[in-house]
Amino acid sequence: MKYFTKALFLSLIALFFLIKCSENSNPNIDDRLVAEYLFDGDASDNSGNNYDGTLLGGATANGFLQINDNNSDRLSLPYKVMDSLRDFSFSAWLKVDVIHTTPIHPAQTWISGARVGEDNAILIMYRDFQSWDKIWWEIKLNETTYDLAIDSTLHDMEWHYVVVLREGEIARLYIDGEQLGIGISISDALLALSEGGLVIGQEIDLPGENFDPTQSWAGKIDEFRIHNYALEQEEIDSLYSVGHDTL
Ligand SMILES: [Ca+2]
Ligand SMILES: [Ca+2]
Ligand SMILES: [Ca+2]
Repeated sequence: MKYFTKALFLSLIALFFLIKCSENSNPNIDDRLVAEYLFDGDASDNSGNNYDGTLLGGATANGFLQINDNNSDRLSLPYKVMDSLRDFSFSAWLKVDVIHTTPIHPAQTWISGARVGEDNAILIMYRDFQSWDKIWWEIKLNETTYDLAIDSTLHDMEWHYVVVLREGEIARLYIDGEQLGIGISISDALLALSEGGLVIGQEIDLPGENFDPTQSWAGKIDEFRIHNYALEQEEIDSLYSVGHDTL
């Protein structure tokens, strides 16, 4: 009986350490990265979550996503990568090739999310209205438009690292690691998208997709990441310092 008790005790100790070790070897540090698109040959999701994108029109992914100045090149993503998010961070290296400044609602559309009956569920755009003499970043949520910041950085036609995040009722914009302004007040409603309703590089209008060429991204997108929380400044610095691989 004495030996049995000792053996049982030692077994319990061994089991305890086995459990501790397996916990430590599986820290799940990346479970807040929903999707990651490197575009180094295709539009696959590098996060391990299997949210592969689909290149449509003449869009290519040979090192970066190329969206030409038309109304057909685009990347379609599974709507679930953004659906139901409250806090989020969308980040990417961005470069425009052509800047739309006319006619009525010109835009460079990075992200366009829609659901049945609501084509402007979420929009993130870089805009230059020649008629308003205004250049800025805009976010639209469920038809409500918010100016994120006045900024013309992308007009140099070079690559820049852009982060748009929402934390509760605050949205923030970072360009090349620097926050522009102090953030804006915004709705904290959960993002709500539906099947087929997430497009990168064109602006969705109902009925159907009905894209406007003067609202296409008309440029390049690389290392596009979707996080389900608001990145901290040091995390943004870190991602910015890593840069991107255009092959
Ligand atoms: Ca790349
Ligand atoms: Ca629209
Ligand atoms: Ca439109």
